[in-house]
Amino acid sequence: MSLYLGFDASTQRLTAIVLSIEPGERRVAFEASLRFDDDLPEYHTVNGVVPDDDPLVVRSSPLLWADALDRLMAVVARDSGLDLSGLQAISGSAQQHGSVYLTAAAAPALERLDPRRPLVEQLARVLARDRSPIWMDASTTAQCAAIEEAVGGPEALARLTGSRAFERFTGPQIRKFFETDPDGYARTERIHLVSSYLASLLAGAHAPVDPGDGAGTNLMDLAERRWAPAALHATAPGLAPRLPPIAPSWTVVGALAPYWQERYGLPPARVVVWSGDNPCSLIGTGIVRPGRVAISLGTSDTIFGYLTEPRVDPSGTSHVFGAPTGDWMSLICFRNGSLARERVRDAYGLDWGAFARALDATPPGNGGALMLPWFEPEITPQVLTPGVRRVGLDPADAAANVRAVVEAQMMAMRIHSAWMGERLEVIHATGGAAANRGILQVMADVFGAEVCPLDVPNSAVLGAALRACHAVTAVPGDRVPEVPLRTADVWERVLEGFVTPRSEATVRPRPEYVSVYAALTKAYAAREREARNR
Ligand code: ADP
Ligand code: XUL
Repeated sequence: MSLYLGFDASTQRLTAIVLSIEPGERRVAFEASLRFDDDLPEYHTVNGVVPDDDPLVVRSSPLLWADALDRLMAVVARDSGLDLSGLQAISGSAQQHGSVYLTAAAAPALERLDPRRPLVEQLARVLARDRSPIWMDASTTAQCAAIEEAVGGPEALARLTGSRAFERFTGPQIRKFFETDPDGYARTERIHLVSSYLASLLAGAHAPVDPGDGAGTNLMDLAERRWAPAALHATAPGLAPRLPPIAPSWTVVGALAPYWQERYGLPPARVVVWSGDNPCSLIGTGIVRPGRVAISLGTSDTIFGYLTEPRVDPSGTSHVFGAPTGDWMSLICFRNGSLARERVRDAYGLDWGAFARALDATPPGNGGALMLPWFEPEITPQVLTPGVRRVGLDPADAAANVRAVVEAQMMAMRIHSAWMGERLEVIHATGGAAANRGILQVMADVFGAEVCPLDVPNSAVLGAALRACHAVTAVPGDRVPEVPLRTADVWERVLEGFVTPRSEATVRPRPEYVSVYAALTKAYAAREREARNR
């Protein structure tokens, strides 16, 4: 039996999944998760973060992440009931942007981890900083401005790195650390991302960063997939030697360190470079070839797009990361997702059944009536002052308002993903609202593309395990030629049985309404521009 282990270190929990792959049987063999607040209470986290007096400062504990990895590995070894001698490879996914600061004591400590003592005891002295800023931190506005100015403005930084400067990105966080704690920065020999830190613990040696997570730093040359000297220079002195190398997402870092083998009776499985949760989700939602995007209809709505070239969003709201396939991906976030749909549902006293019937009962295009659905400040397009606007839409007409909110969301997604310039054949739909076929029909008609609902509860952890499998099975051996690993057909074989859209559930675009929406989308874009310029 061949087993592949994937982890996902998210804000609030660490999850593990084991895939079992045999001829004729491909299945999820085990899944387990530890919730930081409840299962590791001694770290005193609240929703996975260490409380801070400053609401803009959001940090977590690198020791907590290491401890969680140790304890969850124990759970896998003890509770999975699997013969783990068949474990071939391990990889992981982690919340993006967070950073871990290690001293020169880290490399020898990693090499000599003692299997008789818990991991966390052996790490206390290797930290140059006991707290890690994470993606929810918003305290680096001044550093963002300084970095953008030093590289020639926000557009220049976005062209170089895939994103203008964002507070949560690692570069601005590193600059802040250098400015506020120069001694701590001087003691730092290696700055890891959460992903490369956890991979280092598994391999017992400093691990590289992959281009998916590397692009979340404002420090990586997106096109070249290497650190960008101009961005490093704009961030902090002496940064280049402190950063891990950047390596392709399918790189084998090394064998699982003796610590894990001896402590948990595991084989010398190969440790594959970790990536960020969004790049891993790209794989876990099956976006492994051009022509596909994934749309997640969750608390917020998110688009993962596949890019064959390192194009960037001229408006500066989206991000472009490396894709674990070797190409690139976009991440476009809409804050008024389920939240806005729920606001409309609740305003008219409906449940999801009645919401779906309202969609059925109203004509596509809504007779030209429009809503700008900014119940909360919006990320894409950037709208700081919320406000719902109705054009030709009767606020008393429940069904028309239901249609208007869904059409607005789908048209906004279409408009703000157009910069990708990729042809679109199929959308993989995930998230809670993907259960609603009425919503998916609007999506199909607005985008003029097929929509396949996917039943993947945690695409990040699944993507991590699939990446582990891809790295070692696509072509045997550690030092594999790059080209075969990058082909979409190889990826499709890896996904088989795990990320398979159900063809009977596919929602097809209806040509007569695709043209209705082409016209309405232009009108919507004009209203959006008008509202934002006001
Ligand atoms: P999260 O972002 O928290 O992971 P999920 O992907 O689990 O969110 O989606 C949860 C959301 O799905 C709920 O907030 C709810 O608004 C929405 N939802 C659940 N069922 C339906 C439905 N039938 N129609 C529309 N939306 C739904
Ligand atoms: C992406 C982002 C989050 C984190 C945590 O830019 O900040 O999605 O990766 O999930």
